[in-house]
Amino acid sequence: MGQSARKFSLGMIAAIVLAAAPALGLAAASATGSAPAGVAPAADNSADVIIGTFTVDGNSTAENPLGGRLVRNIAPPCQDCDITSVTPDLTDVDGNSVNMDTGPMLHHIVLYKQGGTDVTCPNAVLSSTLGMQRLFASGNERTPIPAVPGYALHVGPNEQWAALNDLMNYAPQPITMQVRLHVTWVPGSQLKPVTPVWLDETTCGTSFYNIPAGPSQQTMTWNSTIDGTIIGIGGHLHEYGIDLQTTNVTTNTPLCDSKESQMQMSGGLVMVTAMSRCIGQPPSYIAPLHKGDQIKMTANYDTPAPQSAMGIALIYVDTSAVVSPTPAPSATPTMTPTPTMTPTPTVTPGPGPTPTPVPSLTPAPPSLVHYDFALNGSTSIKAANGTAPLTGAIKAIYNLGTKAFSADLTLNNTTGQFSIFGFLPVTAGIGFKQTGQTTGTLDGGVLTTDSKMYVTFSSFNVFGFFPIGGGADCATSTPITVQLKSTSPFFNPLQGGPIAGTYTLPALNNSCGPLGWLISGFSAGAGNTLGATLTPAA
Ligand SMILES: [Cu+2]
Repeated sequence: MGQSARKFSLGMIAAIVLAAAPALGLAAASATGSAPAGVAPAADNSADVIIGTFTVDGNSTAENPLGGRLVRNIAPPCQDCDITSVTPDLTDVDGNSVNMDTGPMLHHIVLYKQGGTDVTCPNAVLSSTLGMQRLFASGNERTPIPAVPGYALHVGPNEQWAALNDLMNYAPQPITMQVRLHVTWVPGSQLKPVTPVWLDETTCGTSFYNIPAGPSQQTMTWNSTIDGTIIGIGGHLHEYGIDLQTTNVTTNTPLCDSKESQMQMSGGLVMVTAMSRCIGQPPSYIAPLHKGDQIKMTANYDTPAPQSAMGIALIYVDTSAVVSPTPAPSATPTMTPTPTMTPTPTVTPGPGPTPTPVPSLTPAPPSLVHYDFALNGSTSIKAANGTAPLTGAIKAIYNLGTKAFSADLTLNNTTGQFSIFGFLPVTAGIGFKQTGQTTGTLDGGVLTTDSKMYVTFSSFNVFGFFPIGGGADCATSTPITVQLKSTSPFFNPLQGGPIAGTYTLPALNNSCGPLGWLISGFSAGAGNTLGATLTPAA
């Protein structure tokens, strides 16, 4: 645990919970640290959960196509217990911290509870389909979940974890590394449990999005589905991030401004060294949260060149502390001991005389792959005798085991040129509103996709300028179903390729203007075609 590596490790990612010195426990369990004089300085148990070994090729600095290597069936260091702090690290096989100064980068690790229900994405592929709840995440800044007196992440009996590990290597030679989570806990369920709420600029997507050069801002809003009290908030951004702001729009309350610190490395690399976090103080902590509250998250970047970005806030909520409009008295802070670094058994891969099960640490083969494509093509509408160009993007998460994927499809607004009565040229402003995720399979080199969306028509202009209908609410009366299939002999997701299909356009709704019925008559019908080329996104 070299000093230089420790310096880099301070303060990274995710979030929250206690107020202990953040540097505590960065390294192995034998690190020393002094707990504040508590009322009853009982020592927490502690152990390193070791994930991997991973060997990463030299010069592996790209995020795609793997969003990370998924390791399943990880045994938590304890069962039916309260986890009081988690400190992530990236190490060599001897447990020494390693970082970008020698090549290795912990791009991110996401820790899941298998069989849990995710608060913000209960039905997304990353949670429900695979039955997982996001508990914790870290980037290279390695921000610990500090101990917050009285609070814990509870581990149920027989609970198992999974971890998605995205590791990079800027050195020319391959490097073998491990992800280590230094965990402290107390047995049983003596502390109040926190519920993790994961806010992501891509909502339930793959977390990656692209940003242009210069200042940029991405926002998302989550309508809270839970009541409680926000205990702590941490943020995650990539390099050239400025800050990640969360606000309760409903109550007009700023919740957290998580600021990024970064440092310039040799060779022009920039490394995120810290994300500040917000930890509430008793009795009211950060703020109350109520069902229906609009929580807005804004990720600010200023980058010299276009790059891929993330904006994630991990919010820990005490759902038992529901605050009515008047501030309710909350319990006096129980002085739970902050993690003292007693030399409790470190759980290492080898068998040890520890009462807890040795984590099963064999990395499973990666089972989740992220594929991002740009889409370019066109659609022709038979009844209206015309075409419209199409551009968009598909962000897919593919399960190598089931060969199925789910994806976020974005189709940009476009303009179509049609003719009605066989001669009258009509220009239509066309948009697409997805009604859910695109699903499909990639099996034996054949890609099939299934999407449902409303088609909207902002305008219909004869001769390009004379308006005859359309409008903000003008759309198909029911969603269209578009099924596409790859048309090349073998669709390779790393290279992309052509896809095509047909669809039926239903009648328009009643919000398309006085001539809507007429336009509807010239657009509705079967036999419309869609063809496009998928290109892997940079
Ligand atoms: Cu990231």
